[in-house]
Amino acid sequence: MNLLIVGGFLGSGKTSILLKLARYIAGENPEYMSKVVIVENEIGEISVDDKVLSGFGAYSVTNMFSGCVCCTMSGELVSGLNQIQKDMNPELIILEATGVAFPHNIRETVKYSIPDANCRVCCVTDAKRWNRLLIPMGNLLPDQLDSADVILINKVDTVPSETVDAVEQSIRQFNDTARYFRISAASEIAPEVFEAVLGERG
Ligand SMILES: Nc1nc2c(ncn2[C@@H]2O[C@H](COP(=O)(O)OP(=O)(O)O)[C@@H](O)[C@H]2O)c(=O)[nH]1
Ligand SMILES: [Mg+2]
Repeated sequence: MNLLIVGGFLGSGKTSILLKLARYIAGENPEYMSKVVIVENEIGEISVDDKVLSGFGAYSVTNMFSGCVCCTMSGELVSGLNQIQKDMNPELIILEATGVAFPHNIRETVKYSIPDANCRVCCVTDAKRWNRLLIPMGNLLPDQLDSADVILINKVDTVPSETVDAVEQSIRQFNDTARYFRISAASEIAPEVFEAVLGERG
């Protein structure tokens, strides 16, 4: 099982980026597209997200969880993923985590329960709100960056580049091993960003 976990705080741009990633995959490799399953799991956003994503005919959108995906829901998460694998046998499952989930915990849970799973974590951060949210949210934002392979600093169109520099510096305190990209989901996202998010593909 190949799993891409897209995490990051509420409103950071996960769904927007996922839609562009989906379009990228569709444009670049339509055959692969039909083998990609997107799992949306954002509280309260599900119906909106669903409608948009359903526009991609070959994509399967599954709302399989009653609540949020986090360590306390691990049983449901694992059985849901196993069910998808069994029913659809996709080459890739993309999971949009809820804005309060810890992608690192999801990855650990999946790796423990599905040993052959190959997990990748992409964390989306919001350049506009990072500084504003960092303190009030306690450890949530930093902990969401744990073990991310790729960190996208999104919404760079909304702040001056000095602010983006400062945000990146702040974020790097918590994860300095990930690959970083500055993007705006409101405009074009470069192919190399998508390739980095997807990682090696078989
Ligand atoms: N200006 C701007 N707005 C963005 C960008 N990315 C997302 N948004 C907006 O931010 C809001 C939240 O985005 P969404 O993708 O739903 O975030 P999610 O909660 O992480 O899935 C939406 O209104 C988006 O249109 C960006 O790069 N620039
Ligand atoms: Mg979303």
